Amino acid sequence: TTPLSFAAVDLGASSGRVMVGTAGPGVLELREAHRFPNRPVRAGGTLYWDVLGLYRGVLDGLREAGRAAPRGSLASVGVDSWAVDHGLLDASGALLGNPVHYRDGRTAGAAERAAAVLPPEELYAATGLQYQPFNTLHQLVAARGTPALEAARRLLLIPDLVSYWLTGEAGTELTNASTTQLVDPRTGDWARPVARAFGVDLSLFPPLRRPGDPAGELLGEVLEECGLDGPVPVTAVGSHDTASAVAGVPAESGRAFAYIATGTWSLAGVELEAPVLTEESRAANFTNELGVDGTVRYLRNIMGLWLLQECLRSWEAEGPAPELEALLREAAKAPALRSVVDAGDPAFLAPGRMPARIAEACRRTGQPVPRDPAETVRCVLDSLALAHRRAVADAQRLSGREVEVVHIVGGGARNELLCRLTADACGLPVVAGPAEAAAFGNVLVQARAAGAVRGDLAALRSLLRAALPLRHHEPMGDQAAWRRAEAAVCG
Ligand code: LFR
Repeated sequence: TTPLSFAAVDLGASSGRVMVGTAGPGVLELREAHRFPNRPVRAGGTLYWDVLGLYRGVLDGLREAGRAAPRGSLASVGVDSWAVDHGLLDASGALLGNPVHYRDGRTAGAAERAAAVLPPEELYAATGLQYQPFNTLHQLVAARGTPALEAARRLLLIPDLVSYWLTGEAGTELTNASTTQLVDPRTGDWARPVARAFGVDLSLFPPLRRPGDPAGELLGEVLEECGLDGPVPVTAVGSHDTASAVAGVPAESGRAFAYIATGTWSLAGVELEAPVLTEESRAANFTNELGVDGTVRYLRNIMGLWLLQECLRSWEAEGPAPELEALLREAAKAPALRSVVDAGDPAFLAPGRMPARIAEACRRTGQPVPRDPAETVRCVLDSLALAHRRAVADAQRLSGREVEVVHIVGGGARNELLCRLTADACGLPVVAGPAEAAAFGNVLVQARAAGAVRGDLAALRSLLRAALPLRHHEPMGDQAAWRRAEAAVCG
């Protein structure tokens, strides 16, 4: 068999990209065809995704992907993005308004209203999903009675919406559906009693499909606009970006691993065969999201590089911003663990004034306030490393699974200081890379469905391992300092 080329559409919270992956016996390559910014828009008091702008980026990207693919032919297309958010369609299939950003304030108070319907213990036992103010269920509770929801005949999660526009076919991909808080992670099917309790009409969701399932073909108008020769199938992938990123972890067979998918968020945990639905797990706010090949992504959401991105945005707004590389070099020299904040705290979810909010958190917990941007960056990275340490330790304790190595994938894998601090904090070796794990996971699932590669997740991961340069960080220094910092944050 000759290698085939696949387009991976990967939409992240700060940028979208279309990558061309080529896979076959002994070949696995990934090239960026097109990257475009993702800039949310606040209008009329609501924070929206600019979903048509993103879709234009997807179309531009597919055109570039067609040009970049050997012989101009794409064997298929797969789409992944962030989770929980969605578009509502009317009876004619038209979009009812812009999808609302999960960082919008409309879900304030929704969790409390939800708790009055179903106690959080019961909700967790049925869905295994961590508490997040923005879970789709909370968004639907917040939107109850709005004209858009009343008029809606269909609800499509973001990657399903993009696939629908590309193909005219509607489906609900399971890994992403598992972030709605309406799926039972034990069965991989809808949690019907939960939907009933909240009055959520499950018929809004088109039928479930799984990574690897066919998801239609590019419409004629799309082929024409993108200059592609048809037919080009679309394949369901782990359409939740974190599901694709975890599939793209270059783990070594037989070596137990934790993963940290770092980007705007850090998603830190372990891969399991079955969910952990204990009360202890709920109290630790661990989530059981569904992964590729029936796996469970048992993890915690940590604020991630959002903290750093928001600091940079604030400094830029104030005047000539310090350059990130220079800041990171300075931060590496700044005193370690001088002050740390709780990088899991939803108080950091909303945009704006991040340096000031970090300073307030330090003051509140009786720690020194960072004196300049470099110290703020050091505080953010120390805090992230500390949150990584706690999540990796908690994941092992709560799942009873010991790990030997931590894999850092996603954009944060490029941040050497973060990777080194994470190794030190966890007291475990860290393997860093690839930064584009989500695109790799997306491509590998498509390539397997097309017959270009074979095997289970472990086999796919060994292809990655063979193909990629990875960076290794051995843990150094004193665990006692991290234990003290943990006490400062957690009391
Ligand atoms: C990461 C991610 C997380 C999810 C958050 C919001 O991009 O998909 O897994 O919790 O975004 O959707």
